[in-house]
Amino acid sequence: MRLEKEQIEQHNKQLAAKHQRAFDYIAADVPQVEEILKKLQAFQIAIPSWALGTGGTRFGRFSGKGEPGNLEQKIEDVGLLHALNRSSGAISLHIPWDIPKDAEKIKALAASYDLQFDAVNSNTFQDQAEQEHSYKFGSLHHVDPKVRQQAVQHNIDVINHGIALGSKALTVWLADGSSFPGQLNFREAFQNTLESLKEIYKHLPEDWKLFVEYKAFEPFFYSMTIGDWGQSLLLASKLGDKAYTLVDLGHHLPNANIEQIVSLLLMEGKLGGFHFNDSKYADDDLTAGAIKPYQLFLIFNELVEGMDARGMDHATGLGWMIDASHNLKDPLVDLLQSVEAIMIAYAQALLVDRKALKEAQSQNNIVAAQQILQDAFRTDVRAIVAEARLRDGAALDPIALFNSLAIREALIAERGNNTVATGL
Ligand code: AOS
Ligand code: ZN
Ligand code: ZN
Ligand code: ZN
Repeated sequence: MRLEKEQIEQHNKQLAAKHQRAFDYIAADVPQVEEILKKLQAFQIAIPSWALGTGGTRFGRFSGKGEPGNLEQKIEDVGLLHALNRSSGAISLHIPWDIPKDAEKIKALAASYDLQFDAVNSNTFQDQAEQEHSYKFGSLHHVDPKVRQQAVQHNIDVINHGIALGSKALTVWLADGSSFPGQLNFREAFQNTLESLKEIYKHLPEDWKLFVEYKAFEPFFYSMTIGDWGQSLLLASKLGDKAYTLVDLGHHLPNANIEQIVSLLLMEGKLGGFHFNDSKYADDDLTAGAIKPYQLFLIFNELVEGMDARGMDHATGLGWMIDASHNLKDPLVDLLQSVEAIMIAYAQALLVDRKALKEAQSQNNIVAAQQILQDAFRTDVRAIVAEARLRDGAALDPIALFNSLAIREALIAERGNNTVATGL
C-alpha cells in the first residue's frame, strides 16, 4: 500500500484554515521560526523494524492484525509512516530477524519510499536454529573463546549485510551479564568483551560507526557486562574514533540524570546516538514522551546546546532512532506518536533563549534559568511541527489521516491476520 499525494493534499485542505490560525498565533512570537522549520524538516528519526509488529510481555502476547510478515512489508510500513509525517525517512534492521535476501532489490524498494538504512543491529541474545554454540551464558564476554568467535563472526556478517544496503553503523547490544554474585569474573568478562569488539571493529568500513549500547539490568539482574555509560564509554574509547556510546532512554537505573550523561558524552565526542522511548520503571519501551516529556525536552536542550558548541549538524550528527515495543496500541500509530513527541521536544529545545540562559547561569540566577527552560517547554509548538510537515508534503494530522484512510484495515485486507513476534 502506498499513499497518494492527493490523499494527503485533500486531508491538509480540510485542516488548512484551523492550522493557519494556530501557526500564525505561535509564529508571531517566534522570530526565528523559519530557521526552526528548516531544522525540523531536515530532522529524520529511524524506525526500528522490530517495532512494527506487536511485542510481548513476559506473560503473553496479544497479536495485532495485518502486521508485516517479511522485510518488504516492514519497509512498506515505514514508507507509510514517512509519507504521513516525512520525518521517518530511515529504518533500522535487526539481523537475523531481517535478513535481506536480495540486497539490491531491498535497497531499491526502500529508495522508492525515500527511505535510508540506519544502523544495523546484531543479535547475540538468542540462539538461532543452525547455531553451533549457545549464548545462554553470554556472547562477546563468554568464558569460551569458541562462543566469542561465533558471536564476532555474526557481527561481521551483520556489517556485510549493512554494507550491501548502504547502512553506515552497527549497533551492538549484549545480553551478557550475570544474575548471581560469583557467577562472573567482572574483569575477565569486560576484557573478553573488549577483545571481541576489537575484532569486530577491524571489519568496520572507514566511514562506519560502531554504537555500543549499554543497559543496567535485564535479562540479567546482578550485573550487565556493558551496564552503564561508563563501561560503554570505556569500551568506545579503547576501540577508537569510530566507536561511540548509544543511549537507550530505558536503560538506566531509576532517576538517572540522562541529560547530564548526554551532555558529557557529547562533550567528549563519544555520543553516537539514541534509542528513544519512554518508561516509568525500567526498559518499558513505551511511546517517546508518554511518561516524562520534560526529560525528553531536557535531553534535547543538552543536544542542541552541545551540538551547536561542537559545530555539529543536528540532522546528521547523531544516530536518531526509536526503540519501542507495542502491546496495546497499533504499532504504526504509536510510532507516529513517538516521532511527533521527539519533534516537539526538539522544537522546544530550539526555542530556548541560549544567550539569556548563559547570562542567568553566569549570575547564578536560578530562577531565571529555570524560567527560560520552562518557558520553552510550556510553549505549544505543535503548529510549528505541523507546518514543517505541511511544507514537506506530509499530513497536518498524521494519525487522523491514518484513521480516516483506514490504513490498518487496508493492511489487514492485504496481509490477512498475519502477525510477527518482535524484539525485547
Ligand atoms: C534491548 O533492551 C535493547 O534496547 C536493544 O536495542 C535491542 O536490540 C532491541 O530492543 C531489540 O530487541
Ligand atoms: Zn535499545
Ligand atoms: Zn532496551
Ligand atoms: Zn527493550
